[in-house]
Amino acid sequence: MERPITLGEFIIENQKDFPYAKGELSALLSSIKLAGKVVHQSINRAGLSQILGKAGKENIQGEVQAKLDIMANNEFINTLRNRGEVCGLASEELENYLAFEEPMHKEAKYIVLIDPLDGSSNIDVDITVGTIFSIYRRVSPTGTTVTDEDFLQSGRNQVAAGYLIYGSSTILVYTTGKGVNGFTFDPGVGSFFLSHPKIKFPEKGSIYSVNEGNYIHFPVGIKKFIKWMQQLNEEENRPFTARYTGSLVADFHRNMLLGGIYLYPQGSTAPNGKLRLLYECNPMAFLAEQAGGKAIDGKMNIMDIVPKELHERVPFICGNSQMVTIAEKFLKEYPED
Ligand code: P6P
Repeated sequence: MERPITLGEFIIENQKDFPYAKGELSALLSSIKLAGKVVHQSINRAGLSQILGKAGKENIQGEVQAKLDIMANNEFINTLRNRGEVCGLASEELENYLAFEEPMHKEAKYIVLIDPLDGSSNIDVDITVGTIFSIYRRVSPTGTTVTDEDFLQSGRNQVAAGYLIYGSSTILVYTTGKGVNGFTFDPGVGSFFLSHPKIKFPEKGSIYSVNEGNYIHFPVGIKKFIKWMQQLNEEENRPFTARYTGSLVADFHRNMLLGGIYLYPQGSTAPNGKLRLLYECNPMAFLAEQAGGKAIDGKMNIMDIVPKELHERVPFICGNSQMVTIAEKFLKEYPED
């Protein structure tokens, strides 16, 4: 049997989708692939090499950083810097974005935003975590130092986005606006192989992912939607199934494959929700739309939001189009003041 195509072969094969690019985006995706392999290795050895646990430092989000968070952040920064395709990088782990000042970087046309290890609170209990990335063309003049406007672009301007999920296997899932494809890492060969071609959300979904511990703080429309999903209606396959891992990448990946919705609504303890627009919600929204799904903040499409600051948070409802549209209807029927 012929072996599946590798990620590298796939990138080259689809190079024609970028007639103006001289291979920089392909090289950029390859550096993300390389960094993903290194992080995969570290995560899979974490328990053995005693790098589990807290690094004793707080990141700008005030969350105690896990050692693997720091490792993953450094690995992606160094790999992306070394390849020279990126003029600037923003990360959940960094207060401000990094402007790469070397001449070859200033000539580069892409910027990257990453959540290097999303769901890292799960690391010590061996639950799936992931890396999320979002890629834009710079808007400031080539040859200059990147500026805020390069990073504060709406999600519609993304040229590529994706995630690595470090679960029972490590899979890299990404889109460049021509559909969503997933590649599973074979550690024995050291390559990612196409395992999930042209991913699409199923027409109907029956899984919902939300931290119901926050139920009391949710907007009325969300409460009504959750109760609706829990009502008995055999024809519509309700009650739906609750699945919530505390790791966005894991919940999103399962919902995209099997059909479901993820919600992180606003609440009194999180007035704008918890997830970050630039390096969690926008990349997942791009993937969701490319897979036939939908992503809203409750009022508008996530990718239409014009960011105001690097780490801004937004309420996030994302998944199968039909389910997100029903959630939207409940929010319209029970508007918050
Ligand atoms: P909570 C991880 O910190 C994260 O950003 C997402 O990966 C995850 O879905 C969510 O937060 C979990 O948040 O408040 O339910 O623990």
